[in-house]
Amino acid sequence: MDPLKQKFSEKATALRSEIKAMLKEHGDKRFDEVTLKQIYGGARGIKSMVWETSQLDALEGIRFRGYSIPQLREQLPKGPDGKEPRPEGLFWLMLVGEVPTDEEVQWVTEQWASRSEVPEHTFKALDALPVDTHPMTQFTVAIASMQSESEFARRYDEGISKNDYWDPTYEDTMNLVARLPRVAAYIYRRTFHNGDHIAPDKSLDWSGNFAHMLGKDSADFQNLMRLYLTIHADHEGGNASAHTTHLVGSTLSDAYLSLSAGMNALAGPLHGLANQEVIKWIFNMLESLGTQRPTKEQIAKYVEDTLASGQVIPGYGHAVLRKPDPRFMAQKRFAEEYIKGDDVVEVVWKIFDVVPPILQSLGKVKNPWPNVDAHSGALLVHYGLKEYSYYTVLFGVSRALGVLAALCWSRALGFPLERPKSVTTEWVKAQL
Ligand code: CMX
Repeated sequence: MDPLKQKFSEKATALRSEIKAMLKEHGDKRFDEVTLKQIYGGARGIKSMVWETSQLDALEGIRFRGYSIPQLREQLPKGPDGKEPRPEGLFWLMLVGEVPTDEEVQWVTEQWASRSEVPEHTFKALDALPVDTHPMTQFTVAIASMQSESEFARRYDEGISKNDYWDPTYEDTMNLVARLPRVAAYIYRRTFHNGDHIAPDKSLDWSGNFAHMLGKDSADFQNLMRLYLTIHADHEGGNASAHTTHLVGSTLSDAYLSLSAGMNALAGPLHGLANQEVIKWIFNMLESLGTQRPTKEQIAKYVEDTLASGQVIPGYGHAVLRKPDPRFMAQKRFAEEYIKGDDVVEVVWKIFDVVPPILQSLGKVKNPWPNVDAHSGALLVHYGLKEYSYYTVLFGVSRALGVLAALCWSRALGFPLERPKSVTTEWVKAQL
């Protein structure tokens, strides 16, 4: 058995019996109460799911297996120039709860390179779509099309034991993650570069090869991809893309079907599509103001106009966070180090000064601070990746790492079909 799979199997077996014992002894202990506001308010804050790979604190932000983003940047094995963390290491950490060594991360890189062959019919399925199909739609079609290769589906069909579900889920996860950069780069090149595709370079790490296939070979862009694909990977289980993957997976749909469903949730403008909306909003603002360097007063007026027209300010607010998102701050740190003085980045930082007090003054926005999506577009634009309808695909390639590691855990821990209770307003009224 491969070393990661072996480690995962040991850890999962131990935790599964621990949970069984805990449930036997404390199964009826109460952890939450549900208010009417939560029933009508998108189930905010209700504790009803287990997600081992990461946990979100409203003030501190995300921790992956207890490690904050700055700690990950310090402790995870890095790319060849030793600057930014390799997402392969984060995947290892999320799956088995240990920071991997350089050798272990190199092993993941090589495994993924060896599993990265994309079936020919996936390229054909993509080529059958109109070229202006939104890149996120292409992405979910491509992921679903690879389901024909699911180990889980094949073994379920053969009559696999419940106790072994985790094994083909792990195999599907490794194969799927390995293939995503190739699929995502294919979508980019077919949509924006006349189908002029770039062959993979398997000597590079997962992010470096992805950057290469996008057509961006600079060391700095490779570093941006390493950071980007690390920080977008997971945000505990309740966010829409994670929760959707989890819910669909709970029906024993395999990793391909579960991830493609999760990616459809990521494609919504209140979730992952916000990264395209942010840069679109900034470009529209610059065009309407007729300058690349707007003043804070000009930005404030544009923000007020956006709000007055009944739209949200993209990249601001969050369902859980109540402070600036550490993923925003990590990208700001990257920009300060690599591309200080860039015009669009300067605009993003001015918006960071201007928007929070305006949102706060509305009196209803619970979090006036920027989220992850407020910064990412400006970095990509700097390196020439200006086609913003593509941005959510980059988010999706990263998000796959967290939601699929979590899917492996859900199958290993024997989690059941998810089925919360719904009620009608008539029922609610009868209780009041
Ligand atoms: N601009 C304007 N109004 C906002 C706002 C923003 N950025 N954020 C929240 N509000 C409004 C809400 O629309 C809501 O208004 P109504 O009561 O009139 O419907 C009110 O403030 C209360 O909302 P909330 O409890 O603070 O926020 P929610 O938990 O309901 O929603 C989120 C969270 C992210 C959907 C919301 O802040 C938003 O729409 N932000 C802009 C889109 C965005 O950046 N999404 C990306 C999030 C990160 C990600 O998933 O990638």
